[in-house]
Amino acid sequence: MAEHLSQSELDYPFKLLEYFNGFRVSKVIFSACELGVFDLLLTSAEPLSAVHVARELSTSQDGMERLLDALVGIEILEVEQRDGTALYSSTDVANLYLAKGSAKSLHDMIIYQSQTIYPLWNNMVDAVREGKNQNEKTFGLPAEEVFQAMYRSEEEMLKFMGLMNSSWVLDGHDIVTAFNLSGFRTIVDLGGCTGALAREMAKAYPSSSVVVFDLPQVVETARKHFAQENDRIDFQAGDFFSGEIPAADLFVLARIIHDWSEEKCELLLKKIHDACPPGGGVLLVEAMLLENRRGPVTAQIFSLNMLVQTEGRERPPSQYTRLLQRSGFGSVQLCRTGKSYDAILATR
Ligand code: SAM
Ligand code: ASE
Repeated sequence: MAEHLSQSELDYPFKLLEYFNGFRVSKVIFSACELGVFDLLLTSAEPLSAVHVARELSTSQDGMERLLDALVGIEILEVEQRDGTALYSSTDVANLYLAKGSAKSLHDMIIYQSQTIYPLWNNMVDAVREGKNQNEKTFGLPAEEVFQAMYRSEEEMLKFMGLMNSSWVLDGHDIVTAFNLSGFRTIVDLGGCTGALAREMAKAYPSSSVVVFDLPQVVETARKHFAQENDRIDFQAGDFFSGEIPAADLFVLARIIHDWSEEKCELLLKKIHDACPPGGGVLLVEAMLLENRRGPVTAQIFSLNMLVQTEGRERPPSQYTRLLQRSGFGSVQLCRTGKSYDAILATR
């Protein structure tokens, strides 16, 4: 039965033990991020001792020393020994992705994972038993109102928008160039949130106009906290289920389909099809499962995340194709980027 396992894995289950530790490794990075360790080390001209870091960040010396040592252990920080004192410094990766200020910062993604996703995953057993999200048990909010739970306070909305914003740091360019979209003159990013992906679109297709459509509170917060100088994108407020959607040649749905039930997805895609001119299209952006659902692990884990937090799931290509064809779209093209998110283009 277990003939595919090597004798050494049976004698000592290395991989299993490493997986068990996974959540603690995550929390080591998350905690350092929340405490400001990476920001301090970035701005410091020289390597710092644990005593120095502890003093600057108002923590215990002992706790900070253990945390810094663990960060060295997982190769996020570096250490050197000088006159019997350990001096810690950042790696290039930590400076680029973990410090707050950098252009490629994933800080906001980490904060959301640590403060919102982590508590939700604590109820994974119940989510699997019940087959539904855990917003009620975790936060006391109704399971049916997914975004009411996500936006339960202004602070939570800002954190969620920070998460959404930071994902496109890594995948944005690959997504907007997965297909040549230069033929689409007007582009609307439905549920476009902070406008991060829309800005990538506007950069890649400078002669197209790009509009971000989202709920009124989200548009207001995007304008207030995520606007950029010389923004080439516009915002429009509305509700893509209960209201009108703007006219466009290309409708972008990035991480929208995976939030909702089959029925709601079909309603939304039909509505888009009705608004879509001949030759127009819809671009879906999702972490696509393999057809047999045997990977990628990222998409399998994301699908569990959709279970604890939304009413949706991650899907394999055939399910997107079927949804699109049922909604009236003709040709469907698929592009796997090799990163977390993939693109599907369907035209009318
Ligand atoms: N497209 C963005 C991205 O991938 O970064 C954000 C994706 S986020 C998971 C879903 C977005 O849909 C949120 O910005 C949310 O506010 C928006 N949304 C949810 N329900 C909506 C509705 N009924 N009408 C318009 N936007 C909605
Ligand atoms: C959604 C995307 C996300 C709704 C809730 C979400 C993500 C986290 N929570 O549409 C981003 C991708 N998934 C993970 C696990 O980070």
